[in-house]
Amino acid sequence: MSIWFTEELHPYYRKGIRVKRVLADEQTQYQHLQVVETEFFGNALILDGIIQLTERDNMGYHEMLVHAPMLAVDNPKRVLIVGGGDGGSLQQALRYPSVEEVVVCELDQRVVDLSREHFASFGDPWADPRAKLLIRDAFAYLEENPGRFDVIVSDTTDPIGMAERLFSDEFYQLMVRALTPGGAAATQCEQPYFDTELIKQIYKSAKALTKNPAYYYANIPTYPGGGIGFMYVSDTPWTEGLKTAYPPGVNNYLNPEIHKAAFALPEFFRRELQG
Ligand code: SPD
Repeated sequence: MSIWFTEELHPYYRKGIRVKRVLADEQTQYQHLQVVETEFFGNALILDGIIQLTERDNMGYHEMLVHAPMLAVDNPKRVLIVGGGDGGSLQQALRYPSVEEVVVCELDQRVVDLSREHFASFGDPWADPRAKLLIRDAFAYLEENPGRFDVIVSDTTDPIGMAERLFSDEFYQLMVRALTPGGAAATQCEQPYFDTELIKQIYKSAKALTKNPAYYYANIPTYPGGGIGFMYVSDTPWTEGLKTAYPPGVNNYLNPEIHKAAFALPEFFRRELQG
């Protein structure tokens, strides 16, 4: 018998992956958390019915989200990850020898615990002494830490329910305020076809706050539309990142050609964003 997990994010679009078995299924204090073993994509983390990551294709998401801002900053030392309790972004940020501290501000301890148990491919980045987990609200933490971080990565769920605030103008203001001069941030920034208006609004906020924001995109087959975009937010142009050597370790998605191509926008979307 086949079991299909179907995600219906919009009333006019749904996608499915075939599941072998359910490894965890619980209601945490904040959300419905599931981990399933799939036929093709390895283990998958699902929150409130939405796929967050799979073992097979998460590298496109985590490498692009983390390295675009990291590479644009000269010897980043302090990094903040908003959300990211699964550890995928943390693993990438810790690859930089210059990094002294990565603070992960995650609301749900169960995401951390179950990801540690079921996503061994992240290599238990929490065991690294530079990793610091804070189970708390990122808004308040950003408010308390102006000018502290060289890089900030917003690794969130979709803008539904409790995560909606992390896509607001107020969040972007706090995030930019928490950067050091010359710092850079990148945020999970949804899908050009399905979320055009939201992305336009975020780009407008980012443009009011920094000199060189830019939208970029990665292919992730298990996300709606087959991919997801990110907002790069900095005074430093993203092209600076093209000049920097990659950190030690293996990339599975990012290479110099992908880095450059990711910032090229399809014409309909470029027009929407840049007028
Ligand atoms: N539409 C799903 C987007 C999920 C983005 N968050 C992924 C978290 C992985 N660390």
